[in-house]
Amino acid sequence: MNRTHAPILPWYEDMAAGSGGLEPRAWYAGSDAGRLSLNGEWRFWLSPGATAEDESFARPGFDASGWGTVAVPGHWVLQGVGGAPAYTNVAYPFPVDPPRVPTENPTGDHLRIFDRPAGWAGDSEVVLRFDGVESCARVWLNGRELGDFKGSRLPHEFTVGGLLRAEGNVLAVRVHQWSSGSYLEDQDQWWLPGIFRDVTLLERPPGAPRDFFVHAGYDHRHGSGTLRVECDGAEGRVVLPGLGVDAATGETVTVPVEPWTAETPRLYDGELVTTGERIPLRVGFRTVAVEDGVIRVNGRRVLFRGVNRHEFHPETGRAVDAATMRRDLVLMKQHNINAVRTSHYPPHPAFLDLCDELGLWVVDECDLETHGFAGLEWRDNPADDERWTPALLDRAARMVERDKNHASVIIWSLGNECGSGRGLTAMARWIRGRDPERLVHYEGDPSCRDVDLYSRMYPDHAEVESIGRRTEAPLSDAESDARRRAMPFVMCEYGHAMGNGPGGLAEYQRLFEQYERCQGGFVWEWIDHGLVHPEHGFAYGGDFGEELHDSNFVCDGLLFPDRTPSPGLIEYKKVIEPVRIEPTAGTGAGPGTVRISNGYDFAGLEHLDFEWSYEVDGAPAGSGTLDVPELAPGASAEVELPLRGEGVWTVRAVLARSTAWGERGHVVAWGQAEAGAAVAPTAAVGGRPERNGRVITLGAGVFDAATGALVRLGTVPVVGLRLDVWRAPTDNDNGAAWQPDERYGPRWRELGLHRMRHRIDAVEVGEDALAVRARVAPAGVGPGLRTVYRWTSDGARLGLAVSVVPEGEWRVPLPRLGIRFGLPAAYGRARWFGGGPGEAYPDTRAASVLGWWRMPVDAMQTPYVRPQENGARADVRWAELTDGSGAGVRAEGGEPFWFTARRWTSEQLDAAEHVPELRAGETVWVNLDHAVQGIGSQSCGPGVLPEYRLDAKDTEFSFVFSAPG
Ligand code: IPT
Repeated sequence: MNRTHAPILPWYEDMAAGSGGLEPRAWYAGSDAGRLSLNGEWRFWLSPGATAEDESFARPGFDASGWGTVAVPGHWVLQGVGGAPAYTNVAYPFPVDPPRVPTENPTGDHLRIFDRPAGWAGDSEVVLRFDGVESCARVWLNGRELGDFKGSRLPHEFTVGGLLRAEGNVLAVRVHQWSSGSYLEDQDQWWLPGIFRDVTLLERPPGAPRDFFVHAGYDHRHGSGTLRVECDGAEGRVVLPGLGVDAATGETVTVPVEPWTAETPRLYDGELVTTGERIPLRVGFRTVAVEDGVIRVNGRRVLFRGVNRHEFHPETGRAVDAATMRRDLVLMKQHNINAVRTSHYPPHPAFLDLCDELGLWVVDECDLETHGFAGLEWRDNPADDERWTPALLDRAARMVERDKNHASVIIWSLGNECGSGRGLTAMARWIRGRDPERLVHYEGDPSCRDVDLYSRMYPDHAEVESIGRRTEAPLSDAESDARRRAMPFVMCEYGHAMGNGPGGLAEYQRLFEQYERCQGGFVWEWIDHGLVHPEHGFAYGGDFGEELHDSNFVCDGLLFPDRTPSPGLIEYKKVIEPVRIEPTAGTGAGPGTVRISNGYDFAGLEHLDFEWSYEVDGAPAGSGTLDVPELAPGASAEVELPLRGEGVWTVRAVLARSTAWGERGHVVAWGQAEAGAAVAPTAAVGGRPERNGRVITLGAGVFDAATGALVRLGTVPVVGLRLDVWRAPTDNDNGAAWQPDERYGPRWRELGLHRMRHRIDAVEVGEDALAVRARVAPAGVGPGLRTVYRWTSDGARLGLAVSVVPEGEWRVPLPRLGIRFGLPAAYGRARWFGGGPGEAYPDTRAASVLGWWRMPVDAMQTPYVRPQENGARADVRWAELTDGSGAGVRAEGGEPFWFTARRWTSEQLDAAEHVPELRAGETVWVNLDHAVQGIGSQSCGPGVLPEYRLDAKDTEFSFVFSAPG
């Protein structure tokens, strides 16, 4: 009989977390004198597999002169030395056979020679720290093996003192792309092996503590802070000069303090002084708790205006430099974001120092995801297999110990998308034992047995509302249900920011403001992970030849890969603004009032100035500063505006003084109103159409007599003016394959809306109008749109009234409804009165500012990494396209309309896979839409809300064309 022998697994395939390393401890940079960075150029050799463990490279004297080099921190697959990035969302890019990994296991051998710093005392211990290596490493120093580790985005340390020489130390690190740890790191992101965070040598003098734990709470009833610093392996004193604190470690002191909050990130600088070392401290006092079913910090309910942040740089992947980390946080603060979930792993440790300093609530998430087991009904899921529990606990401990001294971290998250299981319960239990002063989060277990808050991803508005009322569908187990129903609610992910969108953010925000239980959420996600690519601009899944990939699902951020804010971020900033400025009167001609409401959780409005400005016909007609009374959080007041007459007023809340993240004058919040009713253009009537051979003329319009097509408007040639219903489907139109609801992108294409036919039924030259009757319909199906274009003129201006009557059954909404036409390329300058400066759609228009805008057509494009519909301007009253001389076309709407102009057609936009494929042609294509379909968030969430659907029904709309004024 044949027996199968369990193979003896190499170190990188066994389930153990590692060997030979030090226990985890609090992270701090170390003193300048006591730190040697080993970042820089390392010798590098890439092998395609990991079959034979040849260790000769680790021996001193090994000749690496034939090797290449890589930068550390870095990923070798981004450095042109072999291998390539690969993107999968849920699927493991290797057979699921835990804990085994493929023989094709790219292996990077790294070598670094260094000298011991001369100033270090002979009797000091020395520690070698790795802040992040994907996916595992085995380490040798001067030929002696120190050990190995897994846990890519977690710190790992070895003690090395006895092995160090004064000069020529040889540090050898072998990194395998795949290990048993890869099964625990199935996050939705690029697979990027390498030593991608710092490598540091740290002097640990005798008498230096092994570890320390700062406990700093705030009692909001008494305004006092309570401080106790536990110190492991040494004794010493805790000194905070700003508070007059000088206490022994272990001692509890209570002093009056200003609390730390994300809005008021008050830190007290000090030191932990031991015989061996002085460790800098930055202490923020705050207390987080769940009370009466609500998360409270310092006694007050908090509202998370959050984002999920992956570490990402378009050139260096997850090797993110300090300036980029700060840039992320400054951008977040400037866009009113107050919370970060570190999806889905602890960030670079320095990032949390910045969160403490700048003020963000942090959900620190463990480096754990086993999503790929979902497809196997979670069979063999490491999160529910006791053999893996030690590895899970190791990850929990490395996160908590590393980050426990950060005021900003208020919630520990066990990981992401791991199903449910005993390993998670063990992690939660360990975390609570070690740090009972923070909350525990995990989304993936509906029973919520291990957590303090009910967290969900991508629920629709109706469900959030029912959760807000605590009337959500019950769990089958009554006890769990009662527990969960009493919990506060957050959305750890919502508002999927893939491509154009997300839509519906404002409607979520209303629910958060209405229901105490709904404490906000974290938009998915902060930045598109598009990698710089010579041909594609920014690359996504499949662009590096991956056999298995998830395409552009990796580009779903509020920032473009180069960190330019996308319209989604501008929208989010407006939706979550912490001050509301709303007109209460003043749409007539008299003095109006505004209601100003303080939506901060802790702060007053003293840091803001309120500026008003008033414009008439695009010209400034007054400005000044408003006196706003002191308003506590939640309070509001009505303030009078000094305006008169018809025009547009704007009130802005701006920073009164520069801060760490924003200049004086930076706009935090704004509100607008229009005084005087929007006036529709007067009708262009009275002129007579005349037939002259092959053309018909009507005022400034010249038409083809056979087809009724407009061919010239004054001096400007016009092509292809007709009804248009198509848009290049957005990622949210296309939706994700697993979405339960109908996905309109694919349905539109099935129906043929991208290839409509235009049949001309009649060209009728009447007394006072030219009427062109048409039927617009896709090939191969019955339904169509009966369309009449009715042209009139007052001699100069040209009026167009369009009526649309659907025929047959239209079961899907229309992408858009309006007209499209082309102008010669020279007419590339746009000017309009309406919403701007950026794009807006029915459910993404909160940030659209009413005003008089001008910009080149080229600047009206939004460069979504995968090209798709973009660039519409909302609420437009009139728009002009002109050439350099000012000649061109002006269109006024009978009602406010949507204005889009681009140098390619919707069909070309639809066909493009990457931005560089979009090339300007001979024509500027203009869409003037009566209505457009909303955006929604169906690429990974709910679709368009009913009020933003564009259903086909009898519709009439009109424009008046003229030469620009
Ligand atoms: C959810 C994941 O947690 C996140 O990592 C990301 O993949 C996001 O979706 C989509 O971009 S999981 C999803 C299947 C609900």
